[in-house]
Amino acid sequence: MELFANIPTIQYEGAKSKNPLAFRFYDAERVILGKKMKEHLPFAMAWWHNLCATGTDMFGRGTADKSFGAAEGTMEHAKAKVDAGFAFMQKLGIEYFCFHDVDLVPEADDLKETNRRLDEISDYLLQKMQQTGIKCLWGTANMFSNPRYCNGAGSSNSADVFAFAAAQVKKALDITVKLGGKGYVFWGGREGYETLLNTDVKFEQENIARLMKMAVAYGRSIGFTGDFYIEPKPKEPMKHQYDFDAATAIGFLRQYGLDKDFKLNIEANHATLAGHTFQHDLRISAINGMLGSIDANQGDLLLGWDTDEFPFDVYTATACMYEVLKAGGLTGGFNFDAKTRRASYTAEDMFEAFILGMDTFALGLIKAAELIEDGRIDDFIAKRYASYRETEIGKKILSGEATLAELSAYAENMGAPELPGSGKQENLQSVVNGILFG
Ligand code: XUL
Ligand code: CO
Repeated sequence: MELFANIPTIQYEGAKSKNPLAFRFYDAERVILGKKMKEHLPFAMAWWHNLCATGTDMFGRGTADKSFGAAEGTMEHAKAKVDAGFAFMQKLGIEYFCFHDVDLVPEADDLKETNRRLDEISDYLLQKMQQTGIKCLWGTANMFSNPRYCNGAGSSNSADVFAFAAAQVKKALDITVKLGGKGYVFWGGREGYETLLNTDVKFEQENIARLMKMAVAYGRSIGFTGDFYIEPKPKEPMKHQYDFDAATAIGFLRQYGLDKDFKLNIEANHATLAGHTFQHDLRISAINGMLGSIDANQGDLLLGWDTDEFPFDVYTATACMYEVLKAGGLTGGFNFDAKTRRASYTAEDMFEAFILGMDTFALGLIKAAELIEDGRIDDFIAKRYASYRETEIGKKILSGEATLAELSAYAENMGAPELPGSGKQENLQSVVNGILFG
């Protein structure tokens, strides 16, 4: 039986197309700023949402059938998911996937058996990868679902749980390297706390760093040359997550000497949960040389949790692609860490969700390139700070020669300084609208 038999290979048909199973903006071969769209946008499928999640929520069972013709919890099912995943990616022209260890195989009671299953499924995956040319963007270990991790993994109070987490990281790294993955992700999971009444924050953070250092040492020893990533998130499942946002994660990485091996994997919905825009966390990562990869999704600003929706907001995607273009691209890619809504439970919905996400980012790319080529925003920002380049006192401040005493003497003779110049926010917003809809 051909999987997704009633779904055609998805083609680019242009903005006017009314075909729900076609791209309106994502045209893989189209060249933007000297590079093909598919090179600007290395899209990835998240194994967990697309092939495992059935739409379960706190109030109800799953709505989607992800059995792919096999019984859940078996290796047949694990293989059926590989078949389905590759058929899915091929129909959409998606070239990468991302996985957690336990997305690939059902976890056994015994670690040795889980690891044996991982060996078996990764052989099968490799075969499929060789046949199709599809690649692994990043791997990770799920150190949050199993009850053993109720107090965290690296941050657990239990040394045995820490050791078990280390074993999972080791195996997930083995599989990532075997599959040629470009990156390895640490999303905090339950690395955080609920109350300080029972928590030694300093001890927990030091232990997380210890686990990461072991991962770097082991990864490099088995030939992993890619980037490690921290994926910041401020809350959920824990009330306080240690990797709150990009700035916090960067400080942590520098404090523990991990900043040469790690970059950040920025997720849109996590940034907005932290009270930032997606663009803010991208910018903070980029200016620190740590923008590595992106979990491309969208939150609902009216809700206080991680809704992991497929990206639809073209303003946000444009802002994202503006940051990515300015940063010279990603070392990683754009992983759709996104799920269809509970009521969108058909196979067609899965495809339409990816079409939406890919088209949204394609539009974002097109419009971000236009904004950069237009130049008005860059010009405005450059002029806004011109006093530091064009006046004697500004040059002195920048060179580090100026002292407080000197600036004080200068200010005393200045009279009242002129206002610093209009910020022109409304004008610039209108420039953005002109480019988006003009
Ligand atoms: C959770 C989340 C994870 C990570 C990988 O919010 O984003 O799926 O991307 O563990
Ligand atoms: Co994510």
